[in-house]
Amino acid sequence: MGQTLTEKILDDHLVEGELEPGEEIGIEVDQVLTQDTTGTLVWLQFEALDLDGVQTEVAAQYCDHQTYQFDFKNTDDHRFLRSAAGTFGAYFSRPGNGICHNVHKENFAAPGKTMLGSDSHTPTPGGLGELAIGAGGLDVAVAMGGGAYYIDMPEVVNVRLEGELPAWATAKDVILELLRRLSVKGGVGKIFEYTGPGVETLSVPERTTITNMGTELGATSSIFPTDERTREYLERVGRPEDYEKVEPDEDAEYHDEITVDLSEIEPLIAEPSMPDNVVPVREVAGVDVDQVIIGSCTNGAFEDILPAAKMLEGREIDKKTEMIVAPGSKQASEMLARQGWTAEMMAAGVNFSEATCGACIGNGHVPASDSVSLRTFNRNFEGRSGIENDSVYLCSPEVAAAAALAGEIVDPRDLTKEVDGLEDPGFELADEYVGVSGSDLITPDEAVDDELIKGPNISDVPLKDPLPADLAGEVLLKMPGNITTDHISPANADVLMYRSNIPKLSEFTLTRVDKTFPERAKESDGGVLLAGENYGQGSSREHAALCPMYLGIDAVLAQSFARIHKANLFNFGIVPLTVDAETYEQIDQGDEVEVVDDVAEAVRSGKAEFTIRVNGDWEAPAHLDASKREREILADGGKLTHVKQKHDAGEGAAPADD
Ligand code: MIC
Ligand code: SF4
Repeated sequence: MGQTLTEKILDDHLVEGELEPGEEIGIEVDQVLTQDTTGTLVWLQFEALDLDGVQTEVAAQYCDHQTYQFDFKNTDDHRFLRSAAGTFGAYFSRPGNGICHNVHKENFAAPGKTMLGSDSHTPTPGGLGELAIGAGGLDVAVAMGGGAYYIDMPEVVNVRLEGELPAWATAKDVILELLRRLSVKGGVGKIFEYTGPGVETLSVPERTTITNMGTELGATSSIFPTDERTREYLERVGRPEDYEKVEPDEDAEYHDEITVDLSEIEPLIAEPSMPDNVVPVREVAGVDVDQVIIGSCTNGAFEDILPAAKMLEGREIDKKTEMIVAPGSKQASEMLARQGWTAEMMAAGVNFSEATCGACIGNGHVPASDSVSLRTFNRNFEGRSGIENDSVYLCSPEVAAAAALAGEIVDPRDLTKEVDGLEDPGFELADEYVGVSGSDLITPDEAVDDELIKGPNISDVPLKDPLPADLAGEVLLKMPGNITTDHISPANADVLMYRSNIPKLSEFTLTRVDKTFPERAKESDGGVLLAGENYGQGSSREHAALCPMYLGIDAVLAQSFARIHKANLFNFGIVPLTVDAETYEQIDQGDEVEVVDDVAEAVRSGKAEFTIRVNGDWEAPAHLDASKREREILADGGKLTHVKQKHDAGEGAAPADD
């Protein structure tokens, strides 16, 4: 039987296990990416683990999420990150140089490689045939130190692309269509592999828009084969030597197949406040738009902004609409400026932001009260923009530019009837990718620091005690399905500055769901959380496990968990138990839940079926789905303690033995 592209790359990197869906496998990691708001913990844990230095082919530390440095604490974080990159041997991308996924794509993404990143949109280079996976910071630290990355072998789904996109339909609409069909839970435990004749009709930046936003499906990763379009892109970004042909075998067998006829795709839009809330743009046409933003790791590339620039050339945006362009990288900014597009867009009424994540997580350009914001981003979770009850729509740059011109949501195909000479701008690569994003990237050889510089806000990573025999506590919070990590540990400006200070950051834990939670959690002696399906979807931030741990949460009962968050719960010693819908319904906030079994013993011995007793009154089943390795980590009180204990016991000095 032939292999899928995913299986081929995994096979090449396999250090443990078999490529059977659901089986735990360990893989060697070639490249590592971290960013400023998850990176501080990555390096603090790297230091705590006593690791000598970077062992992967490439490790890159980007500063992209909070580049406005509203507070000295942000700037201290950036200085610490530069010192860590220098001390341990990673590339350092300076604040303002661009969003990690964009800068990585331009400088390092390479076919056939594996990559781990402490950001959920790490799969972006899948558009160039790289198998890239998002993970919690501790897993990234271990991989960077030379350890294997462990994951349950995902199912590989064949997304067969046929036909060609018609005028005004874009790669963004392709991924929105998949979200419409499959929902934000549809990709959990899966890797989406794109095949079929439609692939060659898409250029690399279009492919990376799709692989980037595959994360919103809950997918482990997304990947395209490589071809002449990949070669062409790598040549233009000045790295022709990185080209390698990677593709599935002709007789590869997939677990499932989805067909997308590109010729049937039309402009789509995700309504507030979930990325899968997708409808044709025409269905919501006429809604007044107050703010339009083009940018982010999904649609912030030079090639994404160019079509919008062409649409705005010689025109003016509507007087009641504000428009912001935040290029994904400094290289994109520079190229737009050198080619005159920045001036064209400014003349049309656009404001420019530096190359940053910024508005995507509510750092700047927060929408006004009761206003509508149209963004080319990938997430519109409620409140993420920086204001509760926001109304954020997600769409392509073309739909965004059309809305800015019209002052309301409009299908660009309809706008052509009203605006003279407005034509589909198409999608083109630049002849040559020139720019400074390389010079703002400090190589390990050029490092300016050789020791860690920690500001007063950077504190140690807290540790947890080993799992006890008895686990009991109050249900401190009952939550619905699809709770995001933005609910658990928000990323807005007033919170982000505490990403390196867990005691302080924990004061914001779950306040988006219930303001009294942190206080109640601190007062109670331990406790548990109860949630519906897909608990912890969204970001990779391990703070969403670490802060609840710090507040004394011992277990989360949920109908199901998002992949990265579940791994983070293990890493920080919180027991993730699955309960059925009936049990979820019957338990109320304030109930006392007790695990009937000797938890430590049961976890270590491999027991999967647990019994929980509620209010000392009735019992229900709960399930622990964990590998042997995850069980040991959990029982030891988390991965940091687990790996340290192994080192102290002399069981392997390398994290590979974790
Ligand atoms: C996000 O898009 O939610 C973030 C902010 O990039 C996060 C990382 C973080 O919380 O720092 C992610 O996607 O993992
Ligand atoms: Fe940055 Fe937004 Fe992309 Fe996350 S999704 S990496 S915050 S641009």
